[in-house]
Amino acid sequence: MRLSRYLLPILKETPSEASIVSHQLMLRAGMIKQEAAGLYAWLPFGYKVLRRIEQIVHEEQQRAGALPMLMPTIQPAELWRESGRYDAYGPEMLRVRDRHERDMLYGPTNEEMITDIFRKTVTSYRDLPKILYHIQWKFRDEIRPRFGVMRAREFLMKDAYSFDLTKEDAIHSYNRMLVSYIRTFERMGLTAVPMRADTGPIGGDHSHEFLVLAETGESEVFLDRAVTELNLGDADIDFDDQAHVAGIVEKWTSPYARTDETHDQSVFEAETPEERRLTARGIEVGHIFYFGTKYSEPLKAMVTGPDGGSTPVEMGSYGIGPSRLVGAIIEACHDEAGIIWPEAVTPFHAGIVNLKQGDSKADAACETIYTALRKAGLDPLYDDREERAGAKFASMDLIGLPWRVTVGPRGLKNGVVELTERRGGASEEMTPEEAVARLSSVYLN
Ligand code: 5CA
Repeated sequence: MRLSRYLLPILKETPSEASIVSHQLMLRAGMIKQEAAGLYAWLPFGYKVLRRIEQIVHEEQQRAGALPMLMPTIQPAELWRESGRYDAYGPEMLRVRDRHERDMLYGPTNEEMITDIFRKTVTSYRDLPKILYHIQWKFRDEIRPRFGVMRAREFLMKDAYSFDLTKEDAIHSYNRMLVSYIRTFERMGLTAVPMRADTGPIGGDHSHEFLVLAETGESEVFLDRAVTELNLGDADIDFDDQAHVAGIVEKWTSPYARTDETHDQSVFEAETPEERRLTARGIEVGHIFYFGTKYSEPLKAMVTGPDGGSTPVEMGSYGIGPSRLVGAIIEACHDEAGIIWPEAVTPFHAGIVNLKQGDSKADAACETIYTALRKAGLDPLYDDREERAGAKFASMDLIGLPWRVTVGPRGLKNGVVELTERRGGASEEMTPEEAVARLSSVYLN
């Protein structure tokens, strides 16, 4: 993409309505625009990051055996009356009426609808287990939407739902999702820690939240430092192997890690040596629940077992907030100059800065690099504006692309350009061909 043709409304000043750094940087880097309290339009630059996060979520959900689908945002109130949550959910639910005076709602979550789909399509234990998921916009009329996309009213959620015959199988599905979450967040360059959690209005008796450690997090967290040092990497995981998956869950959930809601200081001290005790703040980016038959019973989602008897199906639900993650990643990855995107989610792979737009040699070298990077399968952003070098550097630092190729007449006299890493700022001179080869090897290996 050429910056002269892009829409990147960069702000020089920090907007006063934004109190935390991710919100400030998202506004300054032209990623989002507020349309009403807690409602945001995703401008092209922000939308690219959101799509990359979604892509990682899709890949890891499907790797763990979950099936992608899509349910509507608007739901009939009828289903929620069946579960008893229509009245229980309260003012956070946005209620609407259609032209036939039917009560509808903008979905805050999808347990009822997926249970309805399940009861109409699956009847036998032979068709189990099943995990279904979608990535869809949700609406919750939060009383105090704040922190930009982190606590919005309309937000994107990946919600998965598991269906099993027995509690033991349901716990295996829960474990599959827990392990897939570890890799999902790790791939995004985050340290997200699973913490024992309360179940809240979703219900159930087994729940973990995944929290990214960041100073601006809404929850206070207490944890054993050891859990932040674990790494799944590219480990081969057989998601059908119950014991293998349970072993990974055990490894990640046995060190003490809880939010203020479930924290118990005496247990913390008894289980964790003093030098490993960490008190911090965290942002919840995922939440998983096992809740048995809480929805299948009232909605009569029954399956016949091997003995011919009919029982309500065992369920769990598993949420990730892709739109919140954009903010959470920025909270975890920035410096005073701006964002520092992890390579896995960066909206463009590299920026090309032309120090002297209009100089025929500099222009030609930039074009060559731009074309070569695109040919190699990369997505560069070429700053081809007539701007001072200082302003171009400040913009690149603000928008946070992990790599910058700087091209100017002086370097070109010696046949070189400069390749700079955003994190740390280390620079190296090399030929344009070497810069293209280096970037290709960074991203394409
Ligand atoms: N049905 C279950 C799991 S599928 C559920 O609704 N879980 S949840 O309430 O914990 O939400 C799942 C995830 O959505 C959260 O972990 C968070 O990442 C994201 N989320 C929740 N509320 C908001 C909000 N107001 N703004 C942005 N993201 C949110």
